[in-house]
Amino acid sequence: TIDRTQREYSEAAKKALARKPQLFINGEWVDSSGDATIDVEDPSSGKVISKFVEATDKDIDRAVAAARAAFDDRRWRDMPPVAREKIMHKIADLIEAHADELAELEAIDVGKPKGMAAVVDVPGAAAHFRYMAGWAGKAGGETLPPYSMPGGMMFAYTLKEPVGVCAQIVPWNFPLLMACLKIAPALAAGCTTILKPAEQTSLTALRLADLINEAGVPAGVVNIVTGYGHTGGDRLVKHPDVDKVAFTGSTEIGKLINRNATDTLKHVTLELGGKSPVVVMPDVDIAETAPGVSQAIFFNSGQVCVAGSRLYAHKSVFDKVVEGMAETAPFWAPRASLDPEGHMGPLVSKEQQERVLGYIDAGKRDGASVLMGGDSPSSDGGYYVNPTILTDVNPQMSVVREEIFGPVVVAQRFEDLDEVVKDANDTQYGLAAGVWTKNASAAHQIASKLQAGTVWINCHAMIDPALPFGGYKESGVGHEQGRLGLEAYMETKSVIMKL
Ligand code: TXE
Repeated sequence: TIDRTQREYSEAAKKALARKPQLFINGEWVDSSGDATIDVEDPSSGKVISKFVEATDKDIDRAVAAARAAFDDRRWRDMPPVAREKIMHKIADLIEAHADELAELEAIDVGKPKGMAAVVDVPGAAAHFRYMAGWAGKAGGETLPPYSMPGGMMFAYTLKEPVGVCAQIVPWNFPLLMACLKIAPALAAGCTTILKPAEQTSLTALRLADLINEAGVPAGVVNIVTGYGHTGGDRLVKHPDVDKVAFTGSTEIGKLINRNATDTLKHVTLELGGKSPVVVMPDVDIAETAPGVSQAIFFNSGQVCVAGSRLYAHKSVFDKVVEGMAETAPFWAPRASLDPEGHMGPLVSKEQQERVLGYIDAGKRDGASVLMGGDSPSSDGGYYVNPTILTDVNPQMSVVREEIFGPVVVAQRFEDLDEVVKDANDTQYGLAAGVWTKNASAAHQIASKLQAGTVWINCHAMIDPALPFGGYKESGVGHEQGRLGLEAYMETKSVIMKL
């Protein structure tokens, strides 16, 4: 049996946990106008370990006013791109310099293994700043010959301009990475922003505010406010002085935000949920594929928007693939987030734990068989769920249709390619998909037929700042990352002069 007692926190982490609950507005740490706070829980133990501000409407208005003033006086957008680029690299340098502390805070707050945060979340966060820093001076417009006018009569060109004040709302599964993925393109484009981290996980966003300040970002350009979605988040989305909303979270809230942003016709980008299919072809090497498709679902306890949660294995390899996955159970056995031997931690909250166990129970009631896991291991109050494989499922079951957002995969057999493509696409979502095969033609054929914003071949969840990331169908609107991700923070202006 595994001892799931949480380890002792480092001095740096204790200091971060002991900080006074404040908001980062206009380049300063300020008190809230109210006195409500939200508790921070360590999901490995269920213990309350700190608290942060629940922003009031007045706090939100103050943050928006700071971002508005910083945008309108052009203190950031008119800075030479070389200077903005340098500051953005400095933020990345500071993230790297504080890598150990940030990885620990993320582990304590989200429940993910510290070792995982150290190799995925923290370097990824820095990489977004470095990649976008390079765009700071490179996204220009074009000169264009008018089409319906005689040559030499008009001189016309386009300008790329920052969209304005952004409200950026992020979830709890990758708090630091998501914050950086949002803030970096906004800064590269010349925008100003108000970021609201999730109410479950605000520790690293608050630490990031310190680093952004230290790097020399001018006051008011980045503001970080903590609080709930239905209060602070909602006020940001509806605020008349906000020009763009960038949201990552559930499809349900994404739809609500889209509606709420409509009154003021804000630009909106949405990165929402998924129920990503993973297709395993008959020719695969089981020894490589079984751990790969296990990682696709169990990484970050399955709390990943692109988690490979629907496995479709060809009937000739199905048994071997699921047996191979079951053999990875000891590797994924949940442990406290600061246990150096851990590869999977608890879920983020009691609410998520109950939600995931509720789905497993519904699957069992509907007739699914539990091949592995299906329950919670013993612990000292943490929110653990064992890695779970469900078989004997059918497309009507909620475990097959809905995003569980936990370490639960539904495994199904298929016989022919057309059938599996049809089943894989039979979902409201379209975020990502995976194909495992040695047959390159088949891989590209399937990739072209899957309705998903990203398709991985012989790998999963490989996300890179240079590659556009966005959802088909109800998985999102617009793109993040890459040039498209930058342009989501820009307006295009046509300038036409009669000669
Ligand atoms: O998400 P919410 P929750 C899915 C996943 C999970 C489920 C519920 O299936 O089980 O969503 O998670 C803010 N106006 N994903 O409830 O509510 C909120 O404060 C403005 C998938 O935590 O979408 C938080 O900062 N903001 C997803 C953020 O939205 C609002 C990652 C996300 O919270 C708001 C997370 C409002 N009215 C959950 N209501 C992914 N795509 O990776 C909430 N928020």
